[in-house]
Amino acid sequence: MERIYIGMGSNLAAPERQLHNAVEALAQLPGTIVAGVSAFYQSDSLLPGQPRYTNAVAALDSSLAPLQLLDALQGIENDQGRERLERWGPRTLDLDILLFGDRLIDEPRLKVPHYQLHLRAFVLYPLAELAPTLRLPDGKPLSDLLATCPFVGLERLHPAESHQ
Ligand code: A4P
Ligand code: MG
Repeated sequence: MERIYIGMGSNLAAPERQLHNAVEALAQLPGTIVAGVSAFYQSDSLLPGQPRYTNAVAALDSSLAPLQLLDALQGIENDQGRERLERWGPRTLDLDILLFGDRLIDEPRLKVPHYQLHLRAFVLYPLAELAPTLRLPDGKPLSDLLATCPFVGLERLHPAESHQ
């Protein structure tokens, strides 16, 4: 079993419901346990002119291999109506592998750690909720990344709102 962190995002078709459904689908994956889910956070899209996003991070303990997990995540995205029309386009559900144990993965289909992990408040702050003392595979503490990525434009949803 390895500890894996998944970034979840949605900005179409009832985003909070999409994230709840995604957590249920993750819990059904073979050899996989959902060890934790952060609060939900809202923020503006990185690209203008799109609806606001809801984001969260899930911690998994899984015995799936990285590419098996990627296939499974893309299956869940497709099951929840994901259409890939343009890069960074609006989406019902995006599931990104942020970290996979201590692994560095550089394959055509999969780069881990996620290439924009260090730039995205909507990923770093929910991740820190689940794992405040986490270190990245290069040994850097997560707290160093938070220090250079301010909590700006991020709205933490009240748990009663996000986990009804
Ligand atoms: N891929 C490579 N590495 C990974 C990884 N670590 N995890 C490949 C998952 N997939 C990975 O992804 C394209 C390909 O990346 C996959 O086929 C996989 O083989 P995709 O999900 O089909 O396309 P995408 O999501 O449009 O592209 P990308 O670059 O993943 O977009 P991002 O980075 O996810 O950005 N604003 C806010 N506030 N919140 C958001 O969540 N998200 C985006 C999309 C833009 N703006 C946002 C948010
Ligand atoms: Mg993606």
